[in-house]
Amino acid sequence: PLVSLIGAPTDVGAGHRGARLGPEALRIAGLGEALVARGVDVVDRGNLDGPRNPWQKPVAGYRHLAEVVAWNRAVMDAVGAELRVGRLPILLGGDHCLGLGSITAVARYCRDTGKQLRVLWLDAHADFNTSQVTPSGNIHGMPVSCLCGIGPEELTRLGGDAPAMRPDEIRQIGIRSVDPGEKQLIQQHGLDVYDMRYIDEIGMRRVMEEALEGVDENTHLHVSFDVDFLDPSIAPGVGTTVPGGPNYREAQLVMEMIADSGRMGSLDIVELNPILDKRNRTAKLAVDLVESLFGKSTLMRD
Ligand code: DIR
Ligand code: MN
Ligand code: MN
Ligand code: MN
Repeated sequence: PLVSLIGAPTDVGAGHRGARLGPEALRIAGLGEALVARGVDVVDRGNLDGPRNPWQKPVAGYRHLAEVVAWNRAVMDAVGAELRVGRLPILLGGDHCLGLGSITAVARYCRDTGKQLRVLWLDAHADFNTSQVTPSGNIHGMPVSCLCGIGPEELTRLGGDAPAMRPDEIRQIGIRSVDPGEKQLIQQHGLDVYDMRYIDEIGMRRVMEEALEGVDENTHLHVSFDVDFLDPSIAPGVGTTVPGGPNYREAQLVMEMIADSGRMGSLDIVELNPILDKRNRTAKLAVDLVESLFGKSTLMRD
């Protein structure tokens, strides 16, 4: 595969500062070199530019709305450009508000090329808040609702028409922190959420089989990997840790089964916060998991 790395060094959508350093932490952890070692053609496009984090309080339920819009436009344009030349974009966040720009571009690409879209949202959080129900005003808690057309026009219509995506095009995995109003919205819109209880009950292998059900040769699989998906004992370098996440082997299995599908066409790696990390170990773990996403395995299998 042909891969392009796109850095988006911002934390305008988050409640902690530091995710702006994510792209460099991933580079220093050896992301590019690890992909090259797997035989991947990698081009690092460097970092996008955008407004600084003004570190203001929410206004009408949103923190930094104008800045979030500006960063997401830049991300949408950059991701779209890579897809159109046949490359697989890896967005290096930055906070998870950027999933909006990234997936808006992916969804538009799928419409234009007649592909089926499937988004796998790996996260401790559902990111389905609105300005009415958000406890924080942080827009990194709202990208999924915005993608589904619920939110301010500037975000829901980033790519022109709204919604960018239908709720039945996304599967959320690893969820264990949902706010009260968000819980109702998830129910109302019928999102497919594989929460930690479900993973405990049926196991990660079956969860991934279900999440990948219906993926075929015509499917574009987008993986939006919020690093707080992982259990904090192995991934402390994120702004909002939530206990009880997937362990190392469960996370590897997720990545290995995605690789086996052969359909991953784009990837976000977001919410990594090196300020809160220990000697960049969370970035190194992310790189290790990305190697599995690109087919690294212990044995040859058939
Ligand atoms: C919380 C935290 N649900 C909020 N969200 C996220 O503020 O909306 N943390 N995404 O990483
Ligand atoms: Mn946060
Ligand atoms: Mn998230
Ligand atoms: Mn999260």
